[in-house]
Amino acid sequence: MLRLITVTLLYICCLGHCKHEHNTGKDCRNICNHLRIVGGCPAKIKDHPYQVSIEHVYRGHFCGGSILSKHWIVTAAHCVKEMKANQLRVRAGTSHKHEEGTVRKVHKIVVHRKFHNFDFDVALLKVEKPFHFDKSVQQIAMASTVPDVGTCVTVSGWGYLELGGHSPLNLHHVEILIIDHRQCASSYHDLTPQMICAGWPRGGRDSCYMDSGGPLVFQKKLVGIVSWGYGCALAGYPGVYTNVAVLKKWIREHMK
Ligand code: 4AZ
Repeated sequence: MLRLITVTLLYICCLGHCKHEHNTGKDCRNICNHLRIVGGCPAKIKDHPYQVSIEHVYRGHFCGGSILSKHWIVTAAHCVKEMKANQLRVRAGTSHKHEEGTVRKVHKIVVHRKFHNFDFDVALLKVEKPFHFDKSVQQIAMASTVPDVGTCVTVSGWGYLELGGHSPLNLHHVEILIIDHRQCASSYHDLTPQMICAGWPRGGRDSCYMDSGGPLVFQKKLVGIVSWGYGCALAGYPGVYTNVAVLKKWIREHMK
C-alpha cells in the first residue's frame, strides 16, 4: 500500500513538473524507486550500448564516453587533455565497472584546439582495434539540433550517486529536462553557445563526478557530453553539457 502511494506521488510529482516545463511528461519518468547517478537508478548496457567507460591503465574508470563508430569514441576534452594515449583504455559492452565487456587500447587522442575553461569541451579517442557491434556495443548518431526546453533527456554513467559520494560498480541512468539557456546563464555567467544545460529544477537529479565525458541522449541521438556544473543535483544549478549539435561538424571532420 505504502509502495503504491509512493509510486503514485512520484508519478504525480514528475508529471506536474514536466507540464510546468511544457512537457507532457510521458517520456520523463523516474525509472525506479531507489534513487541513484544522482536521483536515477541502475541501468543495463543493452539500453545504452553506446556508453563506454574510459579507464586509466592503473587507476581504472575516471570518465564516460560514447561510441560514434567502430574506431571512434567521443568524450569530454577535460577528461583526456592531460593524458597520453598509452595511459588510456576504453571498455565497452558492460554495465559493470572494470569487469567484462571489450577493452581497447587508445591509438590517438584528438582534443578540440579551442578547448578552454570547459568551452569546446570535446575530444575524440581512436581505438587501436575496431569494436565489434552487437546488442551491448553500438554506435550512436549525433543530434543536429538541441531538443526544446523542457524535453526529457537521459544521462548515464558510473559517476557519483551524490555529491561527496562514490562511483558505483553498476551503470546508472536518470531522466532530466533541457533547461532554458538564458535561465541557465543566470546561474552560470560563463555559459557559451557550445554548452547546453539539463537538470531537474528543484534539484535531486543530475550527472556528477566521473560521469564526465558520458552521453546525454534524446530519441537515440547524442545531444550532449557531460561536462561540468556547480556541485551535483543542487536546485538552480543544472548540469552543463557540451552541445553536440554545434560541434557535430568538428567531430565528423576529425574522425579521420
Ligand atoms: C565532473 O566533474 C562533473 N553536476 C560532472 C557533472 C557535473 C559536475 C561535475 C554536473 O565530472
